[in-house]
Amino acid sequence: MKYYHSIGPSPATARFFIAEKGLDIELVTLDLMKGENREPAHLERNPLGQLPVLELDDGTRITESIAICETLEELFPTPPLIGTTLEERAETRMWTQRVNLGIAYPLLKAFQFGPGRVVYGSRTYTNPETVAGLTGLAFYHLEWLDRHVSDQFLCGPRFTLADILLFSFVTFADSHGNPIDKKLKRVWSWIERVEARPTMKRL
Ligand SMILES: N[C@@H](CCC(=O)N[C@@H](CS)C(=O)NCC(=O)O)C(=O)O
Repeated sequence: MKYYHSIGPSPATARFFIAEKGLDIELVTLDLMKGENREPAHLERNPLGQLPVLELDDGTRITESIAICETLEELFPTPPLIGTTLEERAETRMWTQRVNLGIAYPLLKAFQFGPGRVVYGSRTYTNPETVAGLTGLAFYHLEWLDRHVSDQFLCGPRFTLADILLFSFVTFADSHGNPIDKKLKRVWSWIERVEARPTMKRL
């Protein structure tokens, strides 16, 4: 099995997931700044030209960081990072969707359309006029989260994929042009709790 990754929050999400599972998977690093991910060899792995990609031993390729994490959970259920019961899995998927649609995706696009446009402008669709709206949407949901996050993790006592996804994107945004407001005290306490785990490092 091989995991193709690079800088950026989406590859980091499944990389943290692999580390939390304690898996020994071969990591192949591509230079995103040089555009290695847009060369024919990688377009064959992922026609979208994006990272990450998980390649199974039989050659099956899985793209999309959340789909990669779901696959790894099925292959290696212990320790559980999605859940062991229907209720746990449902709760994790609910929070993962909330994070992905409300925070992660808007922050990713706000970066690509804004400070990242110097790289992304020639590779993919960008629209600088929508940066303020995307940032506003993400911060609207972060403020909501500040009122609703538990004193532990998104799924209460369980540390899950939803925490990993959120941590990757908020710490990336914070250090790449979209600082997370210090007034979001409960979000910042949550960041510190996640960062205390040996596998989790701010991007
Ligand atoms: N929805 C995808 C997003 C993948 C994505 O946008 N990856 C970025 C890095 S964070 C990338 O490969 N960018 C390089 C490019 O588009 O050229 C996922 O979750 O895997």
